[in-house]
Amino acid sequence: MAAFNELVFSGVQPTGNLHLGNYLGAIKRFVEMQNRDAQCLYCVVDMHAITLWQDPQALRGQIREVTAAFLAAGIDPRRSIVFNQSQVPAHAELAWIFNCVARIGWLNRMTQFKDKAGKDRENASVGLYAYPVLMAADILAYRATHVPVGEDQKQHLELTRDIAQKFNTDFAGSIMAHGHGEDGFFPVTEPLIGGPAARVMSLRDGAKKMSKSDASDNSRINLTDDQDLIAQKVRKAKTDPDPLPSEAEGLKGRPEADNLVGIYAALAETTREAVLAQYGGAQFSAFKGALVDLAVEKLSPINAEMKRLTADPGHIDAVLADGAARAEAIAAPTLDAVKDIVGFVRRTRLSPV
Ligand code: AQP
Repeated sequence: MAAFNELVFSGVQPTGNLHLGNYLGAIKRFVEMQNRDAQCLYCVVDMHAITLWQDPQALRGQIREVTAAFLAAGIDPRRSIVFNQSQVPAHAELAWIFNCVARIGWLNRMTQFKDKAGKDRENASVGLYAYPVLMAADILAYRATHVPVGEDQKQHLELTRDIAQKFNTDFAGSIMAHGHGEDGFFPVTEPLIGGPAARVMSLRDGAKKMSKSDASDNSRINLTDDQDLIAQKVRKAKTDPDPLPSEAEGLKGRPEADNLVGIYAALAETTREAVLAQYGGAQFSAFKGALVDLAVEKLSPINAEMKRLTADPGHIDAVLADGAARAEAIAAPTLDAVKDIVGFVRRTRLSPV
C-alpha cells in the first residue's frame, strides 16, 4: 500500500431514501478527500442499519444502491476502498472490546439515541444504544485520522475520540510493552465537518434536518429523483415572503432562506456570500428557478449513473468483495495488535504433527 499521511474513513447507512443532505454533507466530500490523495475507506454501514428493523430483501437492494451512489458521485473503487461493513469482521470484534472501554454515562448523553428511540426507550434495540461504539470501531479499526461527516455526527465523533483516549490511557503500559510508542495506539481522530451544507434542512421545515426517515417525501430531494420531481420539490419548498438579502448576516432568523442558499452554494462549490452577491434582492421565484437548473445539472448525471450501476448487481458485489478484502488487510493487523494489548491469547498456527 502506498504511504499516505491521511487515512480517511466514513460511512453511510443503507436505510433507503438517500438524499441531498447525505450527498452534500458526506458523499460529495468523500470525493474531494479522495482527490486530495489520501487513503480513503468508504463503507456502507449495514450493521448500523439493522439497529432499526430493516426488511432483508430491501436491505440488500439498499446496500447496492448506496454503493452505486458512491461510484456515481465519483468515488473510484481502485483508488478508494469501497465495501460494506458486515464483510469485515474486525468492526464487530473491535466494537465488543470498545463496549468494555466506553462508559454507560457517555452513551446516556447521546442525543441521536434519544431522538431515534423516542418515548419508547425500553423497547429500543441494544444495538441502537451501542451504535456510537460500533462507529468508533469502524473508524479506529483503520486508525483513521480524518472522518468527513455531516454536523449531526459531531457528538458521535467526540465519543470516538473519548474511546481512543481512554483505551490509550487504560492500556498505556501494555501499549508501550508491545512497542507502540508513547503517543498511544489509537489516533485522536479529526472530524471534518463544514462547508455550506454541513446540515441540510428539510424543504418543508427549516428547523428540521433533511432526513431519510421523514414521512414527507417533499421534505427531501432523493438521489433517485428525476428532473421533474427535483423541480417540483424545489418550487414547493417553504420560504418566507421577503426577497433574498444581499449579505449572509441577513439570513439570520430565516432558516428556509438560509437552507436554500446553503444548498445552492454547496452545489455550485462556492459560499453563501458569493450566492447572495449574485442573487441579493431577488424574489424566491427567480432564485428557485436558478436552483432547479443547478440541482438538475449536478444531480441528473449521478441519478443516471446510479440507474446504470444498479442494473448490474454482479458488478457492485464484485466492487464490495474487492473492497472488503483490501479493508480486511488493513484492519486485521490492527485487531491482532489490540488483542495483544488487552491480553488475549491469539490463535497460533498449529505445527504439523
Ligand atoms: N441533512 C443532512 N445534512 C448534511 N449531512 C447529512 N447527513 C445525514 N443527513 C444530513 C450525513 O450523511 C452521512 C450519512 O448519514 P447516515 O445515512 O449514516 O445516517 P443519518 O444521519 O441517520 O441519515 P438521515 O438521513 O438523517 O436518516 P434518519 O432519517 O434515519 O435520521 C453522515 O455523514 C451524516 O452526517
